[in-house]
Amino acid sequence: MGTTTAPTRFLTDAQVQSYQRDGYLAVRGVLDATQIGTLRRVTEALVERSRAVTKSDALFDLDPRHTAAQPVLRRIKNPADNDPLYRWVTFESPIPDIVAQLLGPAVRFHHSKLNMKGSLIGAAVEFHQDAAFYPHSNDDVLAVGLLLDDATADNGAMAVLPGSHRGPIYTHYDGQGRFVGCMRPDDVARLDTSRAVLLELPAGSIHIHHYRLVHWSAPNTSTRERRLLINSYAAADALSLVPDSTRSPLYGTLVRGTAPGMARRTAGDMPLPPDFSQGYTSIYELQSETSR
Ligand SMILES: O=C(O)CCC(=O)C(=O)O
Repeated sequence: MGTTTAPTRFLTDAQVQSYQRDGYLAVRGVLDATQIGTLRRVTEALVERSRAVTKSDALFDLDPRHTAAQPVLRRIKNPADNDPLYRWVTFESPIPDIVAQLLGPAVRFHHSKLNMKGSLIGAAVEFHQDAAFYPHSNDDVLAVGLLLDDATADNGAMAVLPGSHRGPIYTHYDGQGRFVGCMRPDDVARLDTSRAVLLELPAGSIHIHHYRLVHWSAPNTSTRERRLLINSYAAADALSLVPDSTRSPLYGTLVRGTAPGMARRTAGDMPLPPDFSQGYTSIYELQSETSR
């Protein structure tokens, strides 16, 4: 780690331009069936471990319906901290080279998470922008979702609004000043969601989204899992405007390139989230505040 090897070029110029224009990109076949099979087994072993857990902790974000007999996880937190295979995905797989083509040459790891979205139980993720959670000094920040299962409309594939990364960062606070981790219904109602793209993709594919892009996903109403391993990265000269909330020793690791001597700034104001440095729960917990 902290490597300075020259990145391999996985993306065509057209794919890079498409990401810049639309704020998202889907790439199929980034990992093969054997690699995905091994990742699923590692994930299933962690789910087994969660049977002994009764409340959310540093590793598991439990659904309120979780029991020892029937484990229901919303999220595995910081998976790269917890297994060498997840760490390989973050630092050594083709993913960091793909990211370096979009943000590079110098890239830092921000955080990883594995959204479980279990069959018939996995909750919706409301409309939001990642920039509202972890603003940086410039906009070269993105998240890569690796599908451990085929993603379809009925199991809650992620949806994106192309071009919205060039628009405003909407407030993620409710009318009472509480940070609720999602946009307000009246802001959502003003979006042209007829232009939305549903990222229905086979397992082993990745989708990449710019951290200002508006995105969301529906509940899983199918009998199939929809596990999505997300890794977020920033250009090395994009400085976080908020303290680390991940509590991961890997936070800020240089993934590609060398540490820059300058911070780069994008003009304009950035809304700030609350200080999550003493403990961030999860987007599910925050968004459930709105439904309450
Ligand atoms: O799991 C999903 O469908 C969306 C995930 C997401 O946007 C997030 O966790 O920030």
